[in-house]
Amino acid sequence: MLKNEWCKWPLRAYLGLIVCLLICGTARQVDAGSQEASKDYLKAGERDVQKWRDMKFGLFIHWGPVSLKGTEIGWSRGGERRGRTGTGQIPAEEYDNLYKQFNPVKFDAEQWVQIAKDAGMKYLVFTSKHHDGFSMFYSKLTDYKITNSPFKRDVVKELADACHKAGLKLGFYYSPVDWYHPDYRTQNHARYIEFLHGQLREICSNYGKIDIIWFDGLGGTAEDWDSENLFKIIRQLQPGVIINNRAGLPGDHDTPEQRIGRFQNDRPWETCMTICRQWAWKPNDQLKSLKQCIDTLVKVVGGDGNFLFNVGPMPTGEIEPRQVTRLKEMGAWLKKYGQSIYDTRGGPFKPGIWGASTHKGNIIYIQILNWSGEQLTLPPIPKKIIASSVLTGGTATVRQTEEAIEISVPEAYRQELDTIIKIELDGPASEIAPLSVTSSSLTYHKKVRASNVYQNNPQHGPDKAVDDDPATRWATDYGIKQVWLEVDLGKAMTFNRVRISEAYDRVQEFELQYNDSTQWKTFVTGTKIGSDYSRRFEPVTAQQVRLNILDSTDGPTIWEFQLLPPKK
Ligand code: H79
Repeated sequence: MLKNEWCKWPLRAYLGLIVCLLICGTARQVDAGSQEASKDYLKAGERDVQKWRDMKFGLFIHWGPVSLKGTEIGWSRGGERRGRTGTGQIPAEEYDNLYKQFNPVKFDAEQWVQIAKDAGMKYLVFTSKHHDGFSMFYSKLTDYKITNSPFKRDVVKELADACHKAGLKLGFYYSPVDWYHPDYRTQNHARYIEFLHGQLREICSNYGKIDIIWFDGLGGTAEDWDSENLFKIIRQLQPGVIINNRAGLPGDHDTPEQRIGRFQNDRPWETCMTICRQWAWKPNDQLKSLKQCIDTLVKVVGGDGNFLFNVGPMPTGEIEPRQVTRLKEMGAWLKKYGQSIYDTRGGPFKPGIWGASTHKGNIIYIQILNWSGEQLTLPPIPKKIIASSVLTGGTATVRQTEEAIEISVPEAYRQELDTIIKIELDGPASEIAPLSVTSSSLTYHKKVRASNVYQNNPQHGPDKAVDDDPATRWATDYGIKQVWLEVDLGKAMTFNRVRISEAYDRVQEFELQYNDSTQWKTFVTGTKIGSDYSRRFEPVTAQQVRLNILDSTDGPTIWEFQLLPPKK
């Protein structure tokens, strides 16, 4: 029967069909070939990346039903974490049912967007789904979603609309890790990948223009998420989108978390950091000072990165007023001095205790965050300074010699937050290779030992506490409560100030000691250190100095341990 039917076709039709198949086949091959060869979908276009870099400052928002508990999003969920050890403090059955009570009636997307804008932020990234698997958007692929909560509203949609209306660029965080989905990292993981791709298709189809997709795959590989195809889907639906490096592929940018990234101007990066200590809302969580906020922004941008600063809104749907106030303060500062941040690039002077620098065209902005004397001495540059002024007000003396650039600012014009000197060169600042600034700290690059180093890993060695690099730290093993760091200054030196920067706020009691060649003598005692400890004392002259940590909630970690000479 079939054969007969075929036979009835005229010869011309056969030929037509064959030609057609040939053309299509060839076309498809060429297409696939060029895609294979160029793999365009792996990277965003250069112009889109530059536009994203110019924005510098964005708002990260971590929110979900877990805010009812005040515990960490995702991580506080009990139950197993398939493929990962550890568990959270809220039983999975309880955590997974929180959404049934989630009714944040005071949620107002336009208000959140206004808060971001008032902070001087140019983009917003929102958790569409965290590791806990809860979808903050309407999805056809799951029932575990915001539209099935008493609140019913699609939060992602309202945020997207508000961003579009206000001209704020928009991104979505999405966790490929999912401790809720029944197929995740089981023998049916292929079905999970289908779900994951389907959800990204929904996000990229249903909410208009999206500028950023922010994955958080906890070290999963490109195979774990079939990321090449995932990227293809996303870039087809959202041309111009920027994708980060956390789906097993390099993507468009690196993402140092809860730390200032190291100076890097050959690949884009973005520091993400919390305004308090937790990603999701926690009552009475410790809020960063304005000084810390500005310091971080300036050092990140000065290291050539972007800064994605996180808030965790409350279960009511509001962002905590004290956090809003802090963001407003940053916005007020940026309104005055934003020309030294937006549209700039980091360097040429690398960030350190002294501050950081940014540049644009023939202009360099010297951002002095900490004064250690009358004068700041920067290394020489192969360009001529033709003009200088103080952006933050007042006057300064800028002296350029073959050996150095010396900047002095009268005390009255030294700002507590940041003193910005604008210098104009006779050519583009981008032509100057990045330069390290010799630290004014007496411990800088001195011989140092410690009684413990995290996993004996040299990447966390004690030298990292005396390198004046805000991106590296000395770390110690979990469970360590007492530990010391000893610096040999090379010869007896006089100092009367100490600055210590600690990660995770673990130290509970410490002392500073010097060795008078017979024994250790204590000259400072303290309890907590925290991220920004500074103290003056009667001048001490010694060659050997020790930070002796007497009690700590866990293995202490020190970004910097610096001793400063008396101001001349
Ligand atoms: O979404 C935010 C975090 O939830 C997520 N990435 C940012 C953007 C993140 N994934 N992994 N990590 C953070 C690092 C894991 C840290 C942990 Fe812990 C240490 C998990 C368990 C111990 C932090 C501290 C979370 C719970 C306690």
